[in-house]
Amino acid sequence: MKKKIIKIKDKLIKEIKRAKKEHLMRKYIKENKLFLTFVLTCLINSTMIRFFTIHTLENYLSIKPLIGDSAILILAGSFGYLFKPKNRFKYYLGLEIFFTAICMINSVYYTFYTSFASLSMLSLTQYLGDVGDAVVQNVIQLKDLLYLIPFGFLIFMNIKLKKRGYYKKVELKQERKKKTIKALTTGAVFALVFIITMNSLDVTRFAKQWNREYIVMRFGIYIYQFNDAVTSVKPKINSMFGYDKANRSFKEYFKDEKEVQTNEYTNIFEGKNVIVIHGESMQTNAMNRSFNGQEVTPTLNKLASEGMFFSNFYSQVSVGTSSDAELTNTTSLMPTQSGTAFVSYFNRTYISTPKLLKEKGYYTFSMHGNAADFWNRRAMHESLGYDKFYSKKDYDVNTENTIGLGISDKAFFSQSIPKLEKINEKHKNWYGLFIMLSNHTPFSDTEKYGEFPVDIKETVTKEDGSVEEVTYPYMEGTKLGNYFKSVHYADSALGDFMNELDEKGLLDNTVVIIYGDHDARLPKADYNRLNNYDKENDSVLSKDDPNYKEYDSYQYELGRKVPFIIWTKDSKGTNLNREVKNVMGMYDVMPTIGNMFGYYNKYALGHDIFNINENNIVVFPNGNWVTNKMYYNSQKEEYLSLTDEAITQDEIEKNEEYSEKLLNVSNNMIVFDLLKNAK
Ligand code: GP9
Ligand code: MN
Repeated sequence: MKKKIIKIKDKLIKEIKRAKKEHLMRKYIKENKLFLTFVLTCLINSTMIRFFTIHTLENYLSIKPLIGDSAILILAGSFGYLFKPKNRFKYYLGLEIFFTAICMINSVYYTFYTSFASLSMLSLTQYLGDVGDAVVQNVIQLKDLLYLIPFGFLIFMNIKLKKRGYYKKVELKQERKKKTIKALTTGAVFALVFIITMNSLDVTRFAKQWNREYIVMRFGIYIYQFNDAVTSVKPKINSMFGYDKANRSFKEYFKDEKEVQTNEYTNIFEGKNVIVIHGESMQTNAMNRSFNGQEVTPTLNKLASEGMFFSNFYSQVSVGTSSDAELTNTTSLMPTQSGTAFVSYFNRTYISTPKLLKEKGYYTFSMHGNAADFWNRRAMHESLGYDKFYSKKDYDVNTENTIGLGISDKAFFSQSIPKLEKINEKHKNWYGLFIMLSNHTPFSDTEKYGEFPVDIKETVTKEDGSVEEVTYPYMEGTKLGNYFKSVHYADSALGDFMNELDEKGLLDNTVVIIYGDHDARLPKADYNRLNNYDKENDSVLSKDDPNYKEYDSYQYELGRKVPFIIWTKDSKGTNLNREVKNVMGMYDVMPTIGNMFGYYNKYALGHDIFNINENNIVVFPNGNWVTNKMYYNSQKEEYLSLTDEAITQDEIEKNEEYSEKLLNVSNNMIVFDLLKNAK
């Protein structure tokens, strides 16, 4: 009996507590209707824009942007309490207009560009024209107006509250302060939860701001726009101080008028068309490698053996990866020290290969089956001098022809051919960049790459004479193994492209230039397995094993080489058919091919490899450098000797000084737009 009474008592207490809570909740809602309406309506809008633009399950199920957007809205909304109730609505109306405008502008922008709007673009007057067109063309679209419904709800709430005398209430200063602090604390908690649940990919993508879709999907539209504003203003601030000093050191660097040197390749390609292939994540160490007698990259191997193959060629990219490779290849400049040239400094003056060829009457274009705003290419390709950029909207991309990030290389190339045929009909000479996409990390779309086993198959004759096939897993299931499958696919797409170009006669007067844009950032442990596989135990040999081959951090750095090939249909057997073993970097591409096509950029940072030969040095954005003699790690002040020749402290110091100056001048040229007034 007693027990029963206690139970009932407990129940009653619980019930009272619950009712109290409910009462408090109701009271809170009643007293904060304006604030809550503002937060909720803006949250509905930000969710709507995400759902209408990014059609992936990950996006639909994503809770993070809700937390991020809530944090921003609560923090911004909390200051409304500082105002007296009679003035409060004006504050929330102002905010609501601002946040609704962000959604509406992005909605219109997305329809036009399949990407999100950036403040930095506003500095381009041409862009303003584009947006103007976009607004005119899209203004009647119903989906852009949907964002006004939640907005209308705030107005409706205002009328209701007015009728109920909400604005006539007197709130003491102390009370208003208390409410503000309460709301601010709630906002801070949301912000904290948001920050601590960020993973490393989120952090880097957030900092780089190049993949706008990803940021909106993971962070929400308001945080995206806020981050965009900061990234857009930063380069302006960077370039505000130190112009004179930068200009002086730039003039000093280029003061000696370099004599234009000639060599056996001078002008050999004058008047020829150009196909440049940007080989996504293609690494030299995938070449001349076979699994079970099947080559990983038969196309690259064939082109390399028939044309000019630079076997010691390095990518010099920084955080701008693909875009940095494009920059360095076409301008002979290094990536910037902060931000990326493509995103932050797209509106600078560049002396580039497409521009110099245009002076020779070439039509210049670029083709890439991904969204035009990835890496801000839409704006930057114009700055680099491409007459036209064919992007996702010019291709038929569907679920069937998608691999990894987007359109498969095979679909991309085959849809590019008719475009190229039209260009070829219209223009006597042309230069085109084709940016591949499929061979992109994480190389996990293995079922779409086609059959390419990376295991070891052996036939063993047993004692009784019977023959058995044994399979050792080897690289199957590893990231590096999947990478080989992926490269094999990309290589086969390239092969198909070359065949089709040939069939259409498009290779007859054309030079094909292929480069790997950067290494594939594969785990060192996988290379260790590749080199030290113990098939009997399906494991890696121990370090004490006599057959163990060391794969240390230097091997890894040296293994990041990417292919660079110059090929023509008739190069086989000529002076173009050779392997160039001297170290070479992407910044040497423009001077080297410039000499072949007959153009010259006196502000190039690299050299014509056939003039500098074995004296070349490849500087990396982190300050490391490599010569034929050594790889130098500038941070650790350590080196790996690559020949038997003695290395002196003096040459290290000289190279260190050279690298530092080069990196500095390159950065200044971009940040302070020094080429704008240079003659
Ligand atoms: C994006 C593609 C990949 O369109 O070029 O860029 P990455 O991630 O390699 O820099
Ligand atoms: Mn890339």
